[in-house]
Amino acid sequence: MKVLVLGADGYLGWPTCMYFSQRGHEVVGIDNYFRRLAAVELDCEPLIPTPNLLQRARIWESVSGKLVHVHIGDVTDYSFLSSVFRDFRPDVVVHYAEQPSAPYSMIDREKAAFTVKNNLISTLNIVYAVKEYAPDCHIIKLGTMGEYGTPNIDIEEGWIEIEHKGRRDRFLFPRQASSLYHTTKIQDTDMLWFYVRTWGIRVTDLMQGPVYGISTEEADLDPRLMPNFHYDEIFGTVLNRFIVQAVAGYPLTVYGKGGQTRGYLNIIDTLQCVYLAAKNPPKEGELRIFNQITETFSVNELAERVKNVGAKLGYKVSIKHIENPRKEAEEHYYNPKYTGLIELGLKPHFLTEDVLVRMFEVVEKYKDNIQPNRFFRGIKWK
Ligand code: USQ
Repeated sequence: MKVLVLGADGYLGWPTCMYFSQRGHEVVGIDNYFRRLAAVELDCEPLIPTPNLLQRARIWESVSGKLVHVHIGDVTDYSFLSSVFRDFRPDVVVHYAEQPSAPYSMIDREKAAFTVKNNLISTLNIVYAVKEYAPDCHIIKLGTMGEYGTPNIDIEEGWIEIEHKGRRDRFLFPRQASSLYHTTKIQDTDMLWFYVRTWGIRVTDLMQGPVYGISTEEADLDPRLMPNFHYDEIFGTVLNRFIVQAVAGYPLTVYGKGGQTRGYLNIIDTLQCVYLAAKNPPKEGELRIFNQITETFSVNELAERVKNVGAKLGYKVSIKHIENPRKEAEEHYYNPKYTGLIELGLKPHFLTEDVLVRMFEVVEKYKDNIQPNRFFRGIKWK
């Protein structure tokens, strides 16, 4: 397959480039370094310094003998994006080129506006580039479980049949996000659904939960190929943050009551899911939606697991409930369906003690880089 990865420098983007490349596919990656630059601007760089994308591609070539072609540019710039599509004519485009942080989108009006513009225009440009230069190209869009919010009914996989006054129809499952970032993902889904109906493009929308992990088969070949591992409040996801907090002897920052329940998955499974989606494209004119999670936990359960494993490894881990900076339900019903990717062949890697031990071991190696002031700055929703 000819695979175009947008957001190729990101936590998921770079591992995705290597994953496809390792399996013999032709990969082109694009990134505008938004997250790298924002991390410098906001003083929240990742735990492990990562070479830039051009350097990573060179290291990957020397380690694997395989090429990943990279371009530094902005997906919201249509002339740039369309020139890449025109030259490469991909079979699959993996769209990660979005501002991915809920707290970032809530900092101020400028960052909210940037999130809206970046996320929606990037999606729009991809749709146009596909129509113009690669009409059979399969768009794999990274959505989020956060689009559904935490409704008091079971969450279906993307779609719901509704009977109303004796008539039935099938609709996108109701969406109600709890940050502006998550809201732009809802808008992306709506936009893609419109173009699927109107232009007959083929799209897979992956409703992913928070990802954790630091090891992938390819990244383990050379430490310079590791994913960007953020532990700060803005770009770090909760479990990755808890491990770093535990190693640093900083109390685990459980927001509010800690009953917030989400679907989680290991970064290795993100790679599997995207690969399975690419190998099994939807029909022309189909918007296929999968819930991309492998198990659900409350924040309290995650904190307890980190505390127990940390204690076995000799760390003194404490848990602190702090006032929740976000506006979200802290105790709620949560029962999402997530069987579609399993049916496609996903073999989940669950959050076992071994997985947590391995994360502790890697973070321990980089312990001297931890800057505790990055753990909490209190970006408030209100
Ligand atoms: N939380 C804590 N303490 C922390 C950090 C987070 O209690 O120190 C809580 C949050 O309040 C939330 C839950 O843990 O209830 C998950 O937070 P998160 O920061 O790990 O994840 P979130 O902001 O929801 O966003 C992440 C990714 C985003 C992706 C989303 C999937 O950054 O790109 O879309 O996970 S989901 O959460 O399913 O919407």
